[in-house]
Amino acid sequence: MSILDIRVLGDPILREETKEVGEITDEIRQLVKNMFDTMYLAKGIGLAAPQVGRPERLAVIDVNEKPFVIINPEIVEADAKKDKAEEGCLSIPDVYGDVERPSRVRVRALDVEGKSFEVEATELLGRCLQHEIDHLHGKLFIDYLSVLKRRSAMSKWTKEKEKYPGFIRHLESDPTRSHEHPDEEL
Ligand code: K1U
Ligand code: ZN
Repeated sequence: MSILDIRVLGDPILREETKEVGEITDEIRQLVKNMFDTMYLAKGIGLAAPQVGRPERLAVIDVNEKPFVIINPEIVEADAKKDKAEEGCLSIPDVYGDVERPSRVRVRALDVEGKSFEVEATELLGRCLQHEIDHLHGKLFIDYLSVLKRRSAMSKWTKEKEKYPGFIRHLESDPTRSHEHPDEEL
C-alpha cells in the first residue's frame, strides 16, 4: 500500500489545468491504486490527481462503496436545476461551505482499461463528480462561495494551514506508530 501526500490550498498545482491522459500505462494504473489507498485513508469520497501533485486528468471516486476511476472526464449534460449542499475538500481540511451545483450531471470518461463510459448522477455522487472534475481544471469549492462566506473560509484556513508546512498534508498510514515520530518526543 502506498499512501501519497496530499497537496493543500496554496500549492500552485491545485490551480493548474491538467493534461489529458494518452496511453493508460502501468504507471497510471499504479497511480490510480495509490490514489484509492490515499483517499480511503483520508476518509474521502473522491480524490483528483492534482491533489497528490500529479498533472494527469484523472480522479478516483467512491460514494456508497462503488469505486471507479474517471480518466479524461467531461460533463456532457447538466441540469438547469441546482441544489445547494455542504462540501469539504481533502486539500482544504476543516473548511466547509455550501455550494450550489447542477442537481444532475452526465459525465463521459475513460475507465482504467481505456474504455469510454458514461455515468449519470444526482445527489452526493453527482456533486462529487463535479467537485473532482473542477479539481482537474484548477477550480476549488471555495471559488463558489459568496464574498463573505469565502472571506470567513479563508480566515479559518489562515490558521489551519500552519499545520501543513510546504502545503503538504502527510497522512499517517499506521496511527499506532505515530508516537515514534521525533517531533512527538518534545
Ligand atoms: O476532492 C476532494 O477533496 C474529496 C472530497 C470530495 C467531496 C466532498 C463533499 C462533497 C463533494 C465532494 C471529500 O471527500 S472531503 C470528505 C467529505 O467531505 C465527505 C466524506 C464522506 C461523505 C461526504 C463528504
Ligand atoms: Zn476537493
